[in-house]
Amino acid sequence: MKTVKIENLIEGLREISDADFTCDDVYQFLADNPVEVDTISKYFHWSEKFYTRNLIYKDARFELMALCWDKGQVSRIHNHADQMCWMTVPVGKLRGQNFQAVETDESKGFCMLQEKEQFDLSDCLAAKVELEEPIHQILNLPEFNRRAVSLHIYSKPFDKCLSYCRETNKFAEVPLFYTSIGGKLCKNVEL
Ligand code: CSS
Ligand code: FE2
Repeated sequence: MKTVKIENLIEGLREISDADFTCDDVYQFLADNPVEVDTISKYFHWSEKFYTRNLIYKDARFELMALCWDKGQVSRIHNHADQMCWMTVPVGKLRGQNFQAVETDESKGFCMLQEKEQFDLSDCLAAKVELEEPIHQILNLPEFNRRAVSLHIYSKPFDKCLSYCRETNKFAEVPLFYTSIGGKLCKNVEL
């Protein structure tokens, strides 16, 4: 498998015109350009508490980050604030679980979810979060038995999203934080 350095991946993304910066074209670009893990390892940070969000590059159009998932760590059930999203998994393996909102009452913060399809990602396979079905959860299942790293591209960048609770059928906006920026831990972050 021919791999590319992260600098070249970023350069390639920057060169895509606004008109071509679409779900399909960026997906194809990511699928065609698996990243060389050595060139992203300086962004890796691990926490026992939660998966970490490590910003590699950001401009007005997109942000690129490496998320580090210790064994058994899972994301919240969430959406992507109506933004386009792509991900690949260069290290380990992750399970994706999509959900559909079957009943929503925004005024009460109520949303009942139904499980939809699952997908597994590994070996730099690329995936896109479909805007029509944007609610999902990412899981590094204990049975995968290893750490995982995923690369995420969001366009436009977003720093809050909706988070859903299956026990209470409630949803709410939550802020998103970076663990590190450019490889350096952010202030106030305790791993
Ligand atoms: N969207 C989550 C990761 S799971 S796709 C996040 O940005 O933290
Ligand atoms: Fe997500």
